[in-house]
Amino acid sequence: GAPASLSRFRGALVAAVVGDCVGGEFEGAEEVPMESVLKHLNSLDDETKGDGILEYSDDTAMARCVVQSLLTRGGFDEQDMARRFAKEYSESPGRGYGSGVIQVLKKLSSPQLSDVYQPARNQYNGRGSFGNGGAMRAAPFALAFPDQADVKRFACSGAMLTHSCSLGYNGAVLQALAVHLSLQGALELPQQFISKLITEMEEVEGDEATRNDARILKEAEKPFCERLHRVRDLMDRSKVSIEEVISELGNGIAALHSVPTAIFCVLHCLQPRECLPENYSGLERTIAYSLALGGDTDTIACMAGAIAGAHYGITAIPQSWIKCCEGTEDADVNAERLHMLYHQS
Ligand code: 8NA
Ligand code: MG
Ligand code: MG
Repeated sequence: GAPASLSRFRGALVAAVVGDCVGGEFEGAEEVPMESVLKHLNSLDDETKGDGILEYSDDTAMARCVVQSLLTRGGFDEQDMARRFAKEYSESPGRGYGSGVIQVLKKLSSPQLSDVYQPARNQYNGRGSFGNGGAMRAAPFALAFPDQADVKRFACSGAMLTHSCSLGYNGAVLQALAVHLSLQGALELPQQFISKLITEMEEVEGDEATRNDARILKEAEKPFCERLHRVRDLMDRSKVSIEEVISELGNGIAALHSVPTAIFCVLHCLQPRECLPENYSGLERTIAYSLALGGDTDTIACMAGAIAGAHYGITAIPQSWIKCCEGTEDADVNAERLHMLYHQS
């Protein structure tokens, strides 16, 4: 499709929900044989399965808040977004939130709170969370703002409402940038796509906060840049095992161990792969491959789904998958609204 077409918006938002819902089956599993992944995905074709049988988790619950806030306010409003996160959590606390972020969400519901960024700053003795909870809900920022500087700025601020460690919010910036570029058709040239991400993250990670956090956590000086270089190295290899991907990039709940991984899943699955069915679309390959990595499967599949969906568009997602997942209809409607907001600004 054309750059920033409606199909790409729908693909991004719907595939993110699908990734979250189908990924829930394997969340936290250490080893996931591809056979089990394909069995799970094949079972979604069963007509007797109920609509929306696979429930979404925290990833989609929070992304829905981001979308509603951006649409209602016509842009980024931190007070409104924080209120929506708190309300969503209080109404449905059982969506599988990270154990730390729950404290932030409880504090955000206090009417006395004046600085909505304060609860996140208090996490982990003032160091803030480096979890992937900011990144898992970052895609909508790329669908609301056409300007790349806005995407970076607001994805960062939106993540900081719960994740004040640079290794948390910079993961959200990277995820939003990947969706932004994919929406423009940048995945047509995978080498340039990864180079652009590295160039952008060089700037994003060039500040004092990143340097400090990286030193304290004993990571490379620019942690996401270093991981993106590993993604590029893995891309250039003709054969890569699942074990190597996990050991080089990770599959965990830290943004650093999951956002570059999600990006790799998309890049690796641009071509047909031996371990995946021949009749699969690139988007189906991306989701299946993400699940086979194990670990934080719902979040990695959700993030990879958003990037891949923005590339392939809505038609690459099987109807049976869409039907089985809770929240896909809302995502489709909201994608159209975001498409309008994006093109009016
Ligand atoms: P979070 O902010 O609570 O962070 C997630 C976890 O990361 C925390 O519980 C800590 O263990 C750890 N962590 C983060 N920052 C620090 C730090 N500075 N020092 C020490 N430990 C730290 O939650 P989130 O919103 O980032 O959520 C991340 C993931 O957890 C999501 O994938 C979400 O789905 C959830 N989750 C994951 C699993 C799983 O098995 N993979 C299970 C349930 C929930
Ligand atoms: Mg989740
Ligand atoms: Mg998760």
